[in-house]
Amino acid sequence: MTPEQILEYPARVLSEPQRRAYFETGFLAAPGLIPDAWLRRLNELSDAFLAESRGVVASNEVFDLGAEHSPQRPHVRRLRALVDRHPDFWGFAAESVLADIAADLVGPDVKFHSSKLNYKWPGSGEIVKWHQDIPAWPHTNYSPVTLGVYLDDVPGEQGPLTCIPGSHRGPIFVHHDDHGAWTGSIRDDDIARLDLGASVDLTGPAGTLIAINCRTAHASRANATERVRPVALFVYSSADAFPWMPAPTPTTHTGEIVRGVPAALAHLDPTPCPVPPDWSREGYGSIFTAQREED
Ligand SMILES: O=C(O)CCC(=O)C(=O)O
Repeated sequence: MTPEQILEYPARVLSEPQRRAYFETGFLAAPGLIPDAWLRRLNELSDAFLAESRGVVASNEVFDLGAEHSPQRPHVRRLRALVDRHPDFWGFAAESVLADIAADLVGPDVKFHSSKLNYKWPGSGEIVKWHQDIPAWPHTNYSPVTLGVYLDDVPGEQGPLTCIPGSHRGPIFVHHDDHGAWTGSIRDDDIARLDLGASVDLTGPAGTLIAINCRTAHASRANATERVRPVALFVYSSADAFPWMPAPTPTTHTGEIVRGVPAALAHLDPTPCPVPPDWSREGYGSIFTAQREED
């Protein structure tokens, strides 16, 4: 669906100005939409998985671990395929207000794509470089949106997601190096074409909902505080958007319709998109491993 078609449907959760701001800028940050009970539950589950990670020594299908990870000082960069980690994560993705927010941004027929919980640890110096999401998981149109929930307060010094307004209407950049290897980040010469000075930090109190369109150029700085920054991320699309390459991080629920009905017609946007590696053959680590050239 196009933004114009989506906006013809009445809003369920977001205000009309919030929806219009998303389509205009390519992103949104909105506190106060996620019920406290869900926020508490997400935090309980996050704490339980961090405790479990103390007994894990190497990255596996559940945990993407930083090099400094130890039982004393867990360093989980990402909890993978979140909706497969606990039924309540899937309940949140499919049955909570989150799927209604997705409907406000992709239209009444909503397809689930993928999910993860990213942490950013104090003192780790970890940054996420400028990138767009869609080159890693191209679809037939550009409705896909990542909805995130900050599990704790995220001020500017805690490595918030930061986005470039209007970049979702600009070029879709290659995320490969000169030798064709996947880097998960925009090349320096293309970054020079972006208005980095206009970037906006998506900050907010615990429970803030963030939305980032799949074409929006975004990044995050190092966490300069003493507290970890957990953000749970869930990707949805219009039901009429179909992936045309294997998903890098599939879940058992990938492709499920969480609101409305499946599409009878695919919507094909003519804007070209670079072709990613075939993740079903090459495997995918995470954005952290790709951007740091780990295996
Ligand atoms: O966790 C972050 O700071 C950034 C995450 C992100 O942009 C991604 O996973 O695509």
